[in-house]
Amino acid sequence: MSYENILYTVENSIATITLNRQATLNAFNDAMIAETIDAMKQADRNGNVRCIVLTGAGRGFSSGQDLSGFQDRRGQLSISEHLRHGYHRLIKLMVRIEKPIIGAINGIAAGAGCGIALACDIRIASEKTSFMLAFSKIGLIPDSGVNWILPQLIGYSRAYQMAITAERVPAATALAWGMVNVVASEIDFAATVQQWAGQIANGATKAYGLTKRAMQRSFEQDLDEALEYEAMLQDVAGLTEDNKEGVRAFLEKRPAQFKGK
Ligand code: T3D
Repeated sequence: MSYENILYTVENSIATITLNRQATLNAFNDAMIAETIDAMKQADRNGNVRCIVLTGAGRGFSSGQDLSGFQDRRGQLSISEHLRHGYHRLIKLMVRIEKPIIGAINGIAAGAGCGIALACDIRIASEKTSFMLAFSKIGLIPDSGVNWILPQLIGYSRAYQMAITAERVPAATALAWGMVNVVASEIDFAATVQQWAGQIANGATKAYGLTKRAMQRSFEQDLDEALEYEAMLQDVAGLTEDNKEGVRAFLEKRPAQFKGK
């Protein structure tokens, strides 16, 4: 698939997907959703990719659903059908991919753009970043997984506050509330993203993937199930080259050279 709404690069085991509809602050049209899904699949399939970065070009991460075509769609496709065919597929894929996904949230993440940012495993914000559940401003409820993930991250009351006020939550507040892992100055933002991505891509990425699976699954498990599931995955991790290398490196008092295998 050739891409017109995103950019896709792979360098040093890091796949970077850049949402690129700058005139709309990277609002999602159907093509951009499809291209992002395709790029995520490509990054997942590529054995050399050990970390995925999702970011936005220009001053926004994403302003959510492109509202310019929204009214025209009425009568042809219900909102729920549109969600199922687009955002749901992307979000489930992001959660399922057993590779760490860093959201490099360079600017505003609004509406579904906020949902996609929240579907990343790690979020790095710049001082210019803000999050906004814009949905209620146009008389909608949060979607794109926001009702599921946000209360888990920041608690029900704050999530509900964000939903009904639709106010921008600035990066510093997002950090204090646990919506982002780190906030970098605008000048340091790109370097911070590269540092995190590089460090992750050189780590025990097979174990990182299995950890993602265990933690995601835990949301639907009781303690007994979670203990069994992590024990089973630990057997898998224990068979990796990285596990052997990690133990050897510890005993030889040297840094481990992980391969993600
Ligand atoms: O069918 C379904 O699947 C339903 C799914 C819904 C999921 C959703 O995402 S619903 C929520 C949709 N998003 C919004 O409601 C946000 C709309 N945008 C804004 O409120 C503001 O643009 C922002 C707060 C995000 C940023 O404000 P600001 O002042 O920094 O920028 P701006 O001037 O408003 O926007 C810059 C340009 O982007 C502007 O175009 P112009 O005037 O320069 O030609 C603006 O119209 C355009 N733009 C921003 N957001 C969207 C957009 N164009 C289309 N769709 C957008 N979502």
